[in-house]
Amino acid sequence: MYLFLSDFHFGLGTPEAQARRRQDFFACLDHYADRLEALCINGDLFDFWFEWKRVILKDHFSILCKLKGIADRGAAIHYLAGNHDFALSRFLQDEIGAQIHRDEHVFETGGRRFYLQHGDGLAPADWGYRLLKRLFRSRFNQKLYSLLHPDFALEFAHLCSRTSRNHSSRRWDVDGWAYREAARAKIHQGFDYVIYSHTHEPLLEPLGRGVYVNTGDWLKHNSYAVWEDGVMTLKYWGMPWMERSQEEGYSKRQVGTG
Ligand SMILES: [Mn+2]
Repeated sequence: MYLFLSDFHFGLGTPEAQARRRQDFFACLDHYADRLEALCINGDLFDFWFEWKRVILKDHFSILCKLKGIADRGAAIHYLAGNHDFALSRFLQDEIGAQIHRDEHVFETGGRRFYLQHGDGLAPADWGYRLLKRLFRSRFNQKLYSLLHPDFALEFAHLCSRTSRNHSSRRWDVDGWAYREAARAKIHQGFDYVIYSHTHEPLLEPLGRGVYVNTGDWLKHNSYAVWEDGVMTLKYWGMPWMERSQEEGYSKRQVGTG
């Protein structure tokens, strides 16, 4: 089975809130560990990520160990860059065995074609953000940044992380119009499943002959998608009554509305 999740934003929130989120995440991974073929992290696992040549972020030590454990058990780990954790260098690849995808991830299994992307900058109103993205992702700027002392650099990063958050146009994101249209275009190209994230709004929607899924987030929804026995299901950790499979059709439900 394939597991798709995103937007944990570890590093964001109080230590207690993060510990709870981490517990839920680990419990979810453990639940599927025995039959997990591939873990697809669709961006923003970390609220900020950066690697110096010989330094990594110790705050995320336990999460990195968990991922290593999953890889060691034989599951593939696909890590797609989000708008918060785009500065992926070689660590996850070399030390954990994850496959890094900086833009999109396309694969085929069981005769089905999958298209994955974090989805930041998809909305037309996000032009300001797209500019910022170019700035953040420029090699020169990342090189400059790497010259800073890590403790200072991380303080600075929290500031930028907030800016990036404010610059993603929520108006369009929540509406999801741009995402649905982008997914429709991909399905038109022949994909069976299009998986986006970033909006933090979980969604499963059959579109034509394909299915669009948004993995939602773990700040509010604890949502994720599972592909098993040829069926995609949108799930909510700890809330089994919320789940919807592609066979049940359109699903956009909020926690608390039953
Ligand atoms: Mn995002």
